[in-house]
Amino acid sequence: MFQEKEQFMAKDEIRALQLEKIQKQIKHAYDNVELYRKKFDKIGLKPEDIKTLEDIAKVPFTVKDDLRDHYPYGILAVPLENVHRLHASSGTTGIPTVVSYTENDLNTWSNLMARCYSCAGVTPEDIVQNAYGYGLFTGGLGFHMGAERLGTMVIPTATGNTKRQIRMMKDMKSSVICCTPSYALYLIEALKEEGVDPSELSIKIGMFGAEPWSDETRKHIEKALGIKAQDLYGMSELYGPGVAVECPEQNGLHIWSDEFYVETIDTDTGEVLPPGEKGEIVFTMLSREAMPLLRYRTKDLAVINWEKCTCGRSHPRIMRIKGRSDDMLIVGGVNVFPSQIEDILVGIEELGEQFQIVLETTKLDNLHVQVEVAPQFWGKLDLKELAQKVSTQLQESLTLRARIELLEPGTIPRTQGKAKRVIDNRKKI
Ligand code: DLL
Repeated sequence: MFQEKEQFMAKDEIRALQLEKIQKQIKHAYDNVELYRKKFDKIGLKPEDIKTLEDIAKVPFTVKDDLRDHYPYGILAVPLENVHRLHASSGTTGIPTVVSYTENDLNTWSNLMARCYSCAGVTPEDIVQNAYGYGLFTGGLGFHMGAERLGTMVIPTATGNTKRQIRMMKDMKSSVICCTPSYALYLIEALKEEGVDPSELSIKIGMFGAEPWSDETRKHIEKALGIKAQDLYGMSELYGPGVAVECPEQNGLHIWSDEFYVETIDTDTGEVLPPGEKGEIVFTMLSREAMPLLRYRTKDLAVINWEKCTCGRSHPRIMRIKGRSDDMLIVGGVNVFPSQIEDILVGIEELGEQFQIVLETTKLDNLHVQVEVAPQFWGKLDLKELAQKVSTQLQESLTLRARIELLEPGTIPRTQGKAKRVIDNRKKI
């Protein structure tokens, strides 16, 4: 098993290592990045003041705007000639968030990704087909380097050309597929269209991430493809994919806490929450050279479970990300994430997997949900009755009033990357 020792470190061992690494990182950040020095000096904090892990709560948060404000080269802590790679994510504001890596950073990232594969059950004998986007997005190269580090053959199909994707899966006998869960749903449809029975394929594990997806969607993908669908979490600022992954128990994603110190905070007050409470996840990277990140606010909301997993790993677990604080919709006073709506819709047999939430006015009291009917039911049932059934279920489970529009299968645009579930047509003020 790749990095077996690191995967199965005991809790005490992790905590001792965390303190040692965090003290070093804080000094590195303070000495080399003006942004951190200014933030520390403003409150009279010195790196030497961090004597215990609890002291980390004294360190000011870092937010995405801190990175954007330092565009283009971000918050570099090393000379530019030591930077070996850049990635970037496009933001809604138009200014990309640029992330940089030294050779050691790329090495650490590769190890983390290889560890993720290994934890999810992938071995060097597997054949990995990587359908994440290659380029500025971290998904493609992250999964690629991890597979190579594990010693697994990797086929860099990248996104797009679904027919070729299917051909490769079939002919090369790929045993692992890496892509977003929405693309996995599309692949299932495309296989049907191509007349390929999933039992003809050799795929046994899917490594799905980069967007929220529900347990119901997992069940659907696992059943349709006859595979184990593993969830994997990451974000560009934290190297990319590889921060946390599910083990075969599928009961939370193990955060590699020898490389990431995790906290959950109250989004409004910034206060650190006790274990088990849902809040915004905050990460401190423990050995990033090029771009140290201290107490980085992810905006992702989840519960962290600190109990040892039945798989024997002590690394804490993220109990499935429900969504981001900035994705939350407030509909008639009810707080709801698109993933909760997805959960309900996927559970209704007559519906397909594709849906969109359309926001029409600034008043969200009436939510408009467009959802496709499952192909085998299209034209065979009373749409009015079905719409009523969907609306009642949303009302009963989420106390949500919604206008349901049922669409013909294939109407909603398919995606190769992250799905766009919310269409915001409200006039920007
Ligand atoms: O999505 C990195 C990645 C690539 C992760 C491939 C997994 C697989 P960003 O584009 O910066 O990076 O987006 C990061 O995506 O803050 C979450 O909101 C969301 N996200 C990522 N993985 C998951 C997941 C990549 N497994 C943002 N479940 C994060 C839910 C996820 N949300």
